[in-house]
Amino acid sequence: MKVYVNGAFVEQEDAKISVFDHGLLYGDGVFEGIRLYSGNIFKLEEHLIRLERSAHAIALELPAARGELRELVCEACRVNGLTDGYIRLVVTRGVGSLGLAPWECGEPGLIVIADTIALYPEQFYTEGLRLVTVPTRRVGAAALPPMVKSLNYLNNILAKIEARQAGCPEALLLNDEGKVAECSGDNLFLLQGGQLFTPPIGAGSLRGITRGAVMDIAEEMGLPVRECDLTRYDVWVAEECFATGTAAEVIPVVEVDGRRIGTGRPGQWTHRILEKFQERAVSEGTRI
Ligand code: PXG
Repeated sequence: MKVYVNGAFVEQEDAKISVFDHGLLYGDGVFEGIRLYSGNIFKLEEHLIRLERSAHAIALELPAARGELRELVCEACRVNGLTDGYIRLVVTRGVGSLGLAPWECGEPGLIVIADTIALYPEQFYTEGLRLVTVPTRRVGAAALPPMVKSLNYLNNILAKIEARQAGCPEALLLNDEGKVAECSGDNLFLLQGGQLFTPPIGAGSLRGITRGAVMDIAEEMGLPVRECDLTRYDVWVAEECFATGTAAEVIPVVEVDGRRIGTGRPGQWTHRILEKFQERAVSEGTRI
């Protein structure tokens, strides 16, 4: 596999960065996780726009314009002969000294990895996922805007560890007010009374690209979507529940905090939305 690192495609073994890169020393940087389906990159433009906004929010100037990044992402897929896979686009603050000061860093680091994707176990889709609310709260916008897809994922990682300690594969994170935010790396949706509900971005959710695609699909299916604050109670009594993300796509949730959701089996709407999502993913996107 060839990886793009700071100006060139090199073999995986040679894809290295400095130990003084602030991406490593401080988690100072931003990234995107993008999918390639049948030779088409899904929602590439939206990912590039989110990357630009994440970078802008942390006062990091991207080392390449959108057009160059678009071309690099496509090239990373082509040089590795991929038609289906996962692309990780990473921008670091760059090489600096052993001090926080980002202005002392040189050029931002730019990495593009295109690889095959390790999909979630099939069982998660057929039997559904179990979630548990974890003690770690989603980081608040006043501390670090949760809409920035930064290289510092400790908040989410702590949540993931706590879920595992509680015997669940995935975490449900609340915000400081105790409202539902999202899962450790996925957005959350509920179905109740013929409507789909998801927490607003202000509740501490990443503006997920899959979330956006699912909202469009639901509207097209005649299923109204509402963004509103949700409590754990709303989740427990939902008729259906599912999580969305670039890696997971649409994954049914059948149990939360030991409470069965709906019938305890993946829901009909969830299933139909996943099917539509997969149809759409292979038929649209940017041709590499
Ligand atoms: N919330 C968080 C905190 C995320 O990190 C999502 C929601 C879903 O967003 P998208 O745009 O993917 O629909 C994410 C996305 C990984 C990985 O390697 C993580 C994500 C996406 C892809 C891969 O763990 N997180």
